[in-house]
Amino acid sequence: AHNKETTDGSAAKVPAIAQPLAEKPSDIASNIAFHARYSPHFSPLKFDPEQAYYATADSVRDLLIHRWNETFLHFHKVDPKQTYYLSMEYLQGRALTNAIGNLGLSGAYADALKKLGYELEEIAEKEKDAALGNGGLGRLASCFLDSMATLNLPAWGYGLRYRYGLFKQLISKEGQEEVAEDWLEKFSPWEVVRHDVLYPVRFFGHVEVSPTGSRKWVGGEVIQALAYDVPIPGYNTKNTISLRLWEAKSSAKDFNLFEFNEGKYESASQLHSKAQQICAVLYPGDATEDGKILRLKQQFFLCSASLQDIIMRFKERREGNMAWNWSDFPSKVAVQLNDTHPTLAIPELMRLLMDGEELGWDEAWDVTTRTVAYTNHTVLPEALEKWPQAVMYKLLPRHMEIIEEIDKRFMAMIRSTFSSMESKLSDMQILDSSNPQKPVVRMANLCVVSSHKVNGVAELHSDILKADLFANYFSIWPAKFQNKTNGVTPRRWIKFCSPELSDIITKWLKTDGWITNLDLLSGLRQFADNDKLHAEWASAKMANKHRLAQYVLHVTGVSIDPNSLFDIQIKRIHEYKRQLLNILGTVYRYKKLKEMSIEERKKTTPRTVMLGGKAFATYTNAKRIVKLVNDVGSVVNNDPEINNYLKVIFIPNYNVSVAELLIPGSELSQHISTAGMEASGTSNMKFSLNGCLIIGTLDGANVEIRQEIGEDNFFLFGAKADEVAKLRKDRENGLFKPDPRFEEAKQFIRGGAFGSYDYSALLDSLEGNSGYGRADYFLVGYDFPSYIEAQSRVDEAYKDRKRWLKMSILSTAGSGKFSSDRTISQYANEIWGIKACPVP
Ligand code: T68
Repeated sequence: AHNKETTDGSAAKVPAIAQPLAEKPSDIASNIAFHARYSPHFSPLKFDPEQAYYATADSVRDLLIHRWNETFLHFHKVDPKQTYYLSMEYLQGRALTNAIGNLGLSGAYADALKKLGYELEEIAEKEKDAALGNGGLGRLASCFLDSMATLNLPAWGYGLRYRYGLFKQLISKEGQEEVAEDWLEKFSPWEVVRHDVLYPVRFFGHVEVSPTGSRKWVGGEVIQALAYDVPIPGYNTKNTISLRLWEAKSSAKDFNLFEFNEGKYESASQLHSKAQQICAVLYPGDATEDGKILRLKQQFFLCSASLQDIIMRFKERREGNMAWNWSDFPSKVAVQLNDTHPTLAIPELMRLLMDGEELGWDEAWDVTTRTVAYTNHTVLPEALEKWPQAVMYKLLPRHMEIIEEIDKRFMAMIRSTFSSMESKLSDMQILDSSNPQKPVVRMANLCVVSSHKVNGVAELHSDILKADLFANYFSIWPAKFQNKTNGVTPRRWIKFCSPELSDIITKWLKTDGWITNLDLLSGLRQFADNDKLHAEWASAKMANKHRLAQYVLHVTGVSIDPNSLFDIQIKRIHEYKRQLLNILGTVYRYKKLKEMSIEERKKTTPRTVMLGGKAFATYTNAKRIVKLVNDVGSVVNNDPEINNYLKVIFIPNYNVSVAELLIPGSELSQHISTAGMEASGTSNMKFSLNGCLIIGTLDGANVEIRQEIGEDNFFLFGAKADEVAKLRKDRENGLFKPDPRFEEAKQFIRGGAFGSYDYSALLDSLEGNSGYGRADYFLVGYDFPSYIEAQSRVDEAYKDRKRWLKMSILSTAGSGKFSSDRTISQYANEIWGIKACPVP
């Protein structure tokens, strides 16, 4: 049914088209060829790698849609309690390799593509990353979806279909430049538009009170939310769940044909362009009032569309059953808020129940609070969302009424039930009008008051929530607070990104059961000294390092030595994450190398220091850090005396697929935030799972990783979380004496060793005399000496190959706890109360 003209001529003959659901290589090849011809996305007669990618994706999609429909029907029939994960962000990355792997068809697809003249890896690279998220929070949501599907849980993800996701980072002489990244440029084979799933979402307008006293939100502008579904296949199961992304649309009746024909093109399609703005970009800048309104519109759009959909499904499943009651809702629906971004789900659920379904306040409140739970991801005060009340009144007048009522009732409850807490009321209140010029709504407070559970994302972080950020609430509602230490999916983060190492693990454990039961990795401990395992482990790691070195050469033009220690720090650029500590340490290393004799240099451990990450477009100091890393790299990498011992690489445009290359090739990774500031971190888990050692502070999940893999296998340094406040005070009181090595490193930069750019504004932020009002708030100076010393311990350890390999194996062996399967099971059992619902 097809012949060579569907291929570029290099492809072998492929057999006739078989049934559409192909799972054998010959059938798959035929199915891919079928799609190349009959699901064309390009002009005919070509079959280049990109077309091969789309045709392959289309063929995988057939399999997913089949499983997806079965899953949906099964859930519909069983009607289990279901979780809805509300998140403004999903960092999905690429889907093809993951989908094929989860279907258990990696070998079959690789063979099929060979028949067509292609390598699976080669065509997989044609896929664009779906980067509908900023960083850890978004990637966590994506790992959670993979685990929910794999554990057969009845769960759905809800998000927004941003036209432009996270920006693409270009690096020039000036530093970072941002450009829009068009992940939908051609089209995404992984989304299915549901033309029948459409809900109205209102903005602005006013509240109308009927003679009976009931209240209705009317007027304003109404925009349609249209569903795009992305299939999420579980690993080794039929279950395939949905990520439902909302797109904003206006309808034909909003188009003023009369005005248009009069030549008033802009006003004729006003609502159309307003709709387009809503999902135009991930995280629009919110420095201006318009920016704030847009961000709030996005948040409400997600909440309102998702809740209408959830309520519709709840009712649909009760059709014909006269006995149901709204108080059953929480036994069928769990809503999880991924940070405060979807907080408006709370007043929106209240509104839909009261104004739409005519429940009274008490009943609506009971249903809402038993349905909603909240995860906190940060304690940084500047990252806690506070919306100006004025903006909220304008955009969401009915919701503001409801929030006021929640606040009023909460305060009355405190006064009557917890009178000893009255003095704390102003901290606990949802509405903060302490600044009469700028009264705000504290979204985290609204979440804590209205949720039945509140959780942090690592033990230390959850302890800080209870002892500090939410201490007052904890004292009245101790049972509300939980910990759910983050995790990562072992499918994407080792099995598929490091197949060589995975095969070795499977061989030594004599089972691949670890892929869904990561605790089994502890079985590697007994082989930690085994020479044969060491040889295999080292060779897999070396292969990954070679692959990484090729990539670095390709994107930076710099060649790096796979025999040097690969030292990596990849994450969003932020002062609290302290990339500046890393680069100052590297500058210090460079200076010392310069001062050494050739003989001395030869005794050192050669290193390749790699940093990658994006700076928020308006975050000036973060952008200066990016530039500094690049400037240091230009000098060091071109210094013929030194570049055999040290290279400094800035990896441009860090994203999920770049991480999939970097992490398997890493040997040391840096997780060096000021203690108490990184809620958890999740890349630390990915690195240690891949046998990479960690240099880090006692912060976030580092604490638990170190516990699991053993203190001897973790390069610890720095102040502890409970010392930080006093150290800052001491600093203010002039009690801090900087280490001379710290002064030396800064001075070297100030002296122009890395070019003429004036880094004084950046370096001044580390001094006592900066005028920033918070001299070295992140304690880079305080931690510098212990950091340098920990780095020397790394250098020594690396010289002892056997010891290093043993530590590497023990890192993997101790990573079992950090599977997102474990995290999600805990959410399912301890917060959501949902059970597995496998498709038979
Ligand atoms: C991260 N938070 C935490 N926030 O920083 C990290 N924020 O420690 C943790 O491991 C991870 O969440 C998962 O729990 C974020 O990534 C954001 O990206 C973000 C986005 C918009 C507004 C505020």
